[in-house]
Amino acid sequence: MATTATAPTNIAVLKYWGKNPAFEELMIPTKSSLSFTVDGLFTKTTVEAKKRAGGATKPGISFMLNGKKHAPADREHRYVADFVAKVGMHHPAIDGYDYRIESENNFPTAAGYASSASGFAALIKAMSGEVPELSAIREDDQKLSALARLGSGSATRSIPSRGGFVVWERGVGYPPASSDTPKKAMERSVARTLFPPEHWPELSIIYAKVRAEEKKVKSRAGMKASVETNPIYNAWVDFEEKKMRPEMEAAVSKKDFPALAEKIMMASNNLHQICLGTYPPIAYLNETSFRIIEAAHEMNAGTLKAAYTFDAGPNAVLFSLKKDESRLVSALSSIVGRESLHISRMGAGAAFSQDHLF
Ligand code: 2P0
Repeated sequence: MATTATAPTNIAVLKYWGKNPAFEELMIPTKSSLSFTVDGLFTKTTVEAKKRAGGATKPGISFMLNGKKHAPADREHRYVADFVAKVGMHHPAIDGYDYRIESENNFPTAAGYASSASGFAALIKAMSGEVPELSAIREDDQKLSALARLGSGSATRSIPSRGGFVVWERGVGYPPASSDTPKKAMERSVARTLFPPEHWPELSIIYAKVRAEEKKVKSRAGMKASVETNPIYNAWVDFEEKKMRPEMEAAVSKKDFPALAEKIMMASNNLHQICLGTYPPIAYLNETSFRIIEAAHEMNAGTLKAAYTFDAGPNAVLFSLKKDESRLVSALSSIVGRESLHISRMGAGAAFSQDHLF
C-alpha cells in the first residue's frame, strides 16, 4: 500500500526571513509570517513505508522527483533524508521503516516557483497517512505544520487544510523569554488558516516570471546573514510583529484591498531593505523587478489597485481585485511577456489523494 498527498505552494505577504538563534535546529522564526495559499500550483507525493527487519539503524530512502531518480549523494536526496531524520527525532517510530518516495510538481515549466514549501508539506502529509504510528496526527494541521517546518520554514504555511489566508506563528519570543523552552517552541510555532478562500474570491494572485541567472544567495544562508549582521534587523522584527501583522490581518478581514495592497508592498520593500542592509549585501531584485514595481505604482495613482511582492529572487507576485486584473495583466505583459504570467487565486491546503504516482 502507498499513500498520496498534495500540498499547494504559498506566497508570503508578511515575510519569514530569519531563524531564532536559540532554536535554529527547530527552524523557529524570529517573527510570525502571513501568506496566501495558492490554488492550482502544488506538489503531489506518494510514499510507501515498509517495516524494516533489523540491520540498518537509518531508514533506507528511495527518492524520485519529477520523474528523475536521485542517488543518496544528490542534494535533493539529502534534503529528503535529512528531513526524515529530523522527523524521526520527534517520532522515533518512523525510523523503523524504509521509504519509497515519489514527488511531482505541477508548476508550469516556465515558472521560477520555489518548490520546497509545497514539497515538504506534501511529504509530511503523505508520511502521516502511510506510517501507522503517525495516524493520530494525519488530520492534525498544527502538528503537521510543526513537522513540515523542520524541512523548510515556508512549508509550515502550506499545511492548513482550509488553506486561504494563513498565519505561521513564531510561537516564542525573539529573543526568547526564560519560559520559552524548545518544547514550547516546537509546539507553538505552527500555522493555521485565518480566512478560508471563500472569504475573498475576488482576489487575484498573478505570478510574473522574471528572467534571471541562477539565484546568487540561497534563502537559508541569506536570512542567517541578515540576523547576524543587519544592525536594524531586530527593529524590523518588532515593527512587523507589532504593527504590520495586525494591520494586514485587519485589511484582509475587512476585504479592504487598498489597505492590504499598501501593507503588502511595504512588507516586500522592507524585506529587500533588510537584505540590502545585510553585510555583505544581498540584492535579489533586478532591473525588470523594478520596472514591475514602477508599473504597479503607476497603476496605483489615485486608488490602490495592484500590489507586488518579491521573495529571494527577481520574480514578482502581484495582487489585484478581479475587476482590475486585465489591466494589470496587460501592464505586466508589456514587461515580461504574457507567456511569463500565471494567474491564480486563493486555494485549499494539503490533502490526501487517491491518485497515486506508483
Ligand atoms: C517566505 N522566504 O516567507 C520567505 C520570504 C523567502 C523570502 O521562506 O531555511 O526556503 O528552508 O526555512 O523557507 C524562503 O526560505 O528557508 C522563504 P528555510 P525557506 O516565504
